[in-house]
Amino acid sequence: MATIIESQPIDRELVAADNTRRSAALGRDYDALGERLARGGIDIEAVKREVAAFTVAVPSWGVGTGGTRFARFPGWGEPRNIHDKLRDCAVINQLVRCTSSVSVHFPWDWVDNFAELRAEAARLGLRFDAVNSNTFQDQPGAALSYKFGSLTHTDPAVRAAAIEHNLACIAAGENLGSRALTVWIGDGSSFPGQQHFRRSFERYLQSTRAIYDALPDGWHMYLEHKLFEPAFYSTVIQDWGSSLLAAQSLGPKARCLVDLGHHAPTVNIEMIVARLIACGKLAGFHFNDSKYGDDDLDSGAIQPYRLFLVFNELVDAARDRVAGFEPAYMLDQSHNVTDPIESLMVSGATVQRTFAQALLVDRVALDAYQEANDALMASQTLKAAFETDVSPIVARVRLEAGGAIEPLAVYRASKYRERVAAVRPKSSSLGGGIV
Ligand code: RM4
Ligand code: MN
Ligand code: MN
Repeated sequence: MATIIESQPIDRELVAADNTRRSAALGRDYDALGERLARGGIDIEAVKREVAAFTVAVPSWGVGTGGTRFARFPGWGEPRNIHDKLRDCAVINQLVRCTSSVSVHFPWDWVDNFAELRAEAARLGLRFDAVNSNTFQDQPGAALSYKFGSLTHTDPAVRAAAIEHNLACIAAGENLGSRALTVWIGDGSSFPGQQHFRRSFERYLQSTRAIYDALPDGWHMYLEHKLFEPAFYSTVIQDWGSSLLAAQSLGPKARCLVDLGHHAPTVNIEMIVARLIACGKLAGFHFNDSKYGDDDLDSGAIQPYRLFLVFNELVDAARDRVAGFEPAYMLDQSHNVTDPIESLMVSGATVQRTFAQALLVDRVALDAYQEANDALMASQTLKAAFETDVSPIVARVRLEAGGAIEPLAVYRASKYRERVAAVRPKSSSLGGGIV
């Protein structure tokens, strides 16, 4: 008989039965890995404990089917509103157990009663991470347009409207129990000469100051940079340099958020991460992967080694107890050709697994190789950790936390998508755009 409790929308007996089938083999794999790691002086149980404490937030907008600027091909049983989205997020977390928080986007996820939404999420075993403002598109009926910018618009009335929206996001976030506002703006220009670079940045500082000053105690403001798009010639906050300048000018509550897809193709992102850590300004991440631009592909799908190198910096900073180091981990992906729940489960688990790999780096040896300028052995030390198959650790963490050893298999067997498709009508929104 199906046992479904609200916080666990997938039949618990299905999960248990699948786990039972796989647990003996997992036990053998875990023991073999444990023995192997012990030879290198690593206690697998200690690694497992750190991995078990790791979480990454799911973006509410990621559970809907995304699209490109050309078109969107709606999926089956897409969530119709934040309530459906939370339920989908609960499925993800039930099976992977490392995604217990959700990052919401306004006004997409706007509701009348945020305290009720918080209670609804809590019943699903979820809480809220950073809230995101959206001044990169006009809302139906809005009197003023963001076509030529928002926080940096030449018209003070448009800037005021954009500031107002961010203040409303903070107010909503307070009721949700969030502690951070993420601000990404699309402001920029598509033609040389269209926008005055110095003045638009100055306007950004003024507008963000008004938002910064309204941050409640204990809150942070995450400034998110992005190279280009929707602006094709220049973007006001285009890289970590502009982001850092702004964060430093605003004050200690402002930090820089790194979205992995927001850099030029050959940029060394892990080095940017190290610099931001060094100056106490790393807000956290929007994890995703890309080949060409802000592709928003699944984390680790294209460049898993780059993700590992980012985590190598993060684990290194944690080991060094760098002051103020408390990065927020979020996914930010757009699922155009996959079932978003499947992509988010795989991505959450991939980020968690990459963290586990980075924990295995022999940092004493690496330090010594760096000091001795032994480039080959330094690089081999990182590769050795990256090439270790830590699957038994993350699977065991999931199992012990009540999740699934093989989340994808259980999800497909549960027919959750088919079940929700029966009650969620097919979306008619075919236009381009990310959501
Ligand atoms: C942007 C950026 C933001 C996200 C929007 C939807 O490219 O990554 O973080 O909120 O997309
Ligand atoms: Mn992002
Ligand atoms: Mn993006």
